[in-house]
Amino acid sequence: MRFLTAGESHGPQLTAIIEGVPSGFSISIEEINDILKKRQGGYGRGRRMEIENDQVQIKSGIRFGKTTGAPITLVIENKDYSHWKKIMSVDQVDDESARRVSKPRPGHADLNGGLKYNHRDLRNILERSSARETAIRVAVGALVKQLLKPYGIILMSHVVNIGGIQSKTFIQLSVDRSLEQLQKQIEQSEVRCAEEIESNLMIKKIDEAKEIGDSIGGIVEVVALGLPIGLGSHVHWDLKLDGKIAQSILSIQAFKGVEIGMGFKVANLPGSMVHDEILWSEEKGFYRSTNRAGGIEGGMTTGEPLIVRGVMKPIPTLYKPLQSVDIDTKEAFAASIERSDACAVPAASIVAEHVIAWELANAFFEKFSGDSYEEITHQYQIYKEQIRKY
Ligand code: EPS
Repeated sequence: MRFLTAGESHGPQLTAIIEGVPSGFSISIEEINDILKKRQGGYGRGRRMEIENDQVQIKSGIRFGKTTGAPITLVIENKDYSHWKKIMSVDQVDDESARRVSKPRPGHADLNGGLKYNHRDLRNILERSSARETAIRVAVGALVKQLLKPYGIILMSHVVNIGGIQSKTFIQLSVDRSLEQLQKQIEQSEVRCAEEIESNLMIKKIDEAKEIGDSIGGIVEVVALGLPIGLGSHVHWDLKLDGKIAQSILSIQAFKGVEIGMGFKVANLPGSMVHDEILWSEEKGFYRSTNRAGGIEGGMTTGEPLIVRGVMKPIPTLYKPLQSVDIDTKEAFAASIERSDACAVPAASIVAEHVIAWELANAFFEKFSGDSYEEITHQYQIYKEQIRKY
């Protein structure tokens, strides 16, 4: 499968075309819209989210609730566009300087993009580099996540750090609570953190940052359960699933790092405390005593839960200005005040979950290839049997 997205933050709409989705899979638009709503939420979002009410429209590739095998077109309208029609006009207008941006914001794509594409109006860069684009990527992920459901594959995401307030990771949390409890606790928290005390401390941190015109970042964790052994491959660099996952996480606006399993902690420990011993039982087949690897070894899934964390930098649009240089006058200025989110880490956890859903769905359909639900399911069952008998 492959997909493209198009659209500017204040343009008329965001669009995606997904190609290669097999036929016969049930798709619920309500489910996609529920997820889009979650992405819009989270404590620390700015006023733009009061304007938008993201709803996906499906324009092709699905008929009577099922995929047909044809390309699927998704559209999300930008409600804010009604205020930006002239500024974002496709046709020439009398005054092209309305809301022109000549002051690049540190931490954004503005300056590098302006220099590279030779634009004198940095709006041409910021409109596309905006994290608004994640809305349509989440819609794509939310759709393909539904293709994995018949095979018992589910994903979840939560926040494990905001502004240095650290909460427990999935492995620590799942010691004393069921998946259902955990999911409920995450959904109840305004910052998508399963622990109440830490949730409140994170909210306090966001308030403090907001009060002084600053912003804060954090760490999100994504977990995928029910993956068969052997998605991805060791045979070539661009087939390794961990590599693809890392790329998808770092492609999210403002993400600066990614960890799988124990991640950077492995630098501090000997091999005996890092690797997962192999066990076998009649009932389970091959399995591991621990899951320090986070569900991937040799670029392939191990059958244990996939555990990925990504770190997001504080949003660089600040009410507290940072120094920059005007591209016209070359004079130093303190960056102008812009509408912004103080913290978008809770929303980013939803984005991370759905960019990973895309990679997993893609890896799944590479392994179990076919044009229809029936063909793919048949292959999946044969493979499961092969693994059971191994
Ligand atoms: C963003 C700036 C803000 C955010 C936006 C991402 O938008 P605006 O400039 O219109 O106030 O709200 O996020 C979204 C619109 C969204 O849907 O997540 C940026 O510069 O990246």
